[in-house]
Amino acid sequence: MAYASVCFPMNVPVMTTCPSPSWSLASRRRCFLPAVRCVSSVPKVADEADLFDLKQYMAEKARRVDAALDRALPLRPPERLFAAMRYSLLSPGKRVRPVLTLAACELVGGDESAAMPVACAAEMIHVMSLIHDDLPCIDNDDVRRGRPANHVAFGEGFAVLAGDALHCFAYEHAAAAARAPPERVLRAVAELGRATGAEGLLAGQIMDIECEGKEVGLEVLEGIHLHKTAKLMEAAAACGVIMGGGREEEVERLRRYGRVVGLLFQVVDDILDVTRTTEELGKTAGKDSACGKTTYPKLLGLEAAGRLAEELVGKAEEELQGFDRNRARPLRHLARYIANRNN
Ligand code: GRG
Repeated sequence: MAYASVCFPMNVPVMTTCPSPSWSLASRRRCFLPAVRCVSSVPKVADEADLFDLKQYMAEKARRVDAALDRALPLRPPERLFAAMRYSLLSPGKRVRPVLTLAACELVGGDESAAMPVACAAEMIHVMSLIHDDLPCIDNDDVRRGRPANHVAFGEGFAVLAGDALHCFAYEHAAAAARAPPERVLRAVAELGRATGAEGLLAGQIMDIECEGKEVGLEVLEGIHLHKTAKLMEAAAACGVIMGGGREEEVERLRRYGRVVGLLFQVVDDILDVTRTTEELGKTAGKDSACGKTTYPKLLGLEAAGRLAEELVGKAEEELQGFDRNRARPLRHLARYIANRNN
C-alpha cells in the first residue's frame, strides 16, 4: 500500500493491518477524490423551498452547549488546572461537533437533553486535541480561537495536563451526566473512545507527523483527514442518533454523513488557509504551506478543491434522504455552512 511506504517507514503495525474500514476507502474505489474530475451535481443556487436560518440555529445551539459546558466544569481545586481546562473549553469555537450530535438526536425524534452530555463530551475531546495540537512539539501554534494558545497562556506543562484532564473528563461526563438508557450511554462512550484513539483521531495525527515535509498524494491526504478530522465528526453524528434511540441503519447513515462532512470540513480548511487572513481565521493563516504540508489546493488547485467541496455537500445531502425533510433541514444546511464558512 502506497501509504505504508510513504508514512510508516518503520513498519508501524497500525499501517500494515489496515486499522479501520474507512482507512481503505480509497483502495476500495470508494475514495471521494477521483470524482473531483466530474461536474458537480450540487446546485449553486439555494433551493428556495428549503430556506432555513442556520446562523440562528447554530447560535442558539452553541449558546446552550456553552451553558452546559460551563455548568459541567466549574472552577475548583486544583484551580490552575481547572482554569486552563476552562480557558480552552469555553473559548469561542464554532461548536460544530456538539451541534452535529444534537441535530442528529433530533433528526430521529430524540430530545436535545438526552444528547447534551455526549455532545459536550465530543467538544471536550475536540478541545483537548486542539490544545495538544498547538503544543510546540506538535504543530507549534501560538494562536487558537483568536486567543493565545493554551500553552502560551498557561505554560507547556499545564497545557499537556489540561488536555489530558479534559480528555478523561469527557468520558466521565458522558457516562455520569447522561439521562438515558445505560446501553445507549455505553455505546456512545465506546464510539467516542474509538474515534479518538489509536485507530481514529490519534492515527490521523501520527500520519500527519510522518508525512510532514514529504510529497504525498490525494489518497494519503484523504486518509489523514478521514482520521484526524472526520472520525470525531462521524462519532458525534452517530452518537446523536444513538442517544435519540435511532435504528442501526440510521446510526450508519449519520456516521457516513459525519465522515463526508468531516472531509468537506478539511477541504474547506485548506482553502481558507490560503485565502483568508489570521484575523479572519482566528488562527495562523498560511501555516500549511509554510510548514510544507500537502493540501487540497496544492494538489488539485483552488478551483478543483472548491468543486470537490461542492461535491461533498451533495454526498452529505444524499445521506439525509429518507429522513423527515423538516427534521433533516439543520443537518442539510450545516453541510452547506461548512462548505461556505469563512473561518
Ligand atoms: C491525545 C487522544 C489524543 C489526541 C491528540 C494532537 C492530536 C492528537 C490530534 C490533532 C487533531 C486535530 C487538531 C485535528 C484538526 C481538526 C480541526 C479541523 C480543527 C478545527 O476545528 P474547528 O474549525 O475549530 O471546528 P473550532 O475552534 O471552531 O472548534
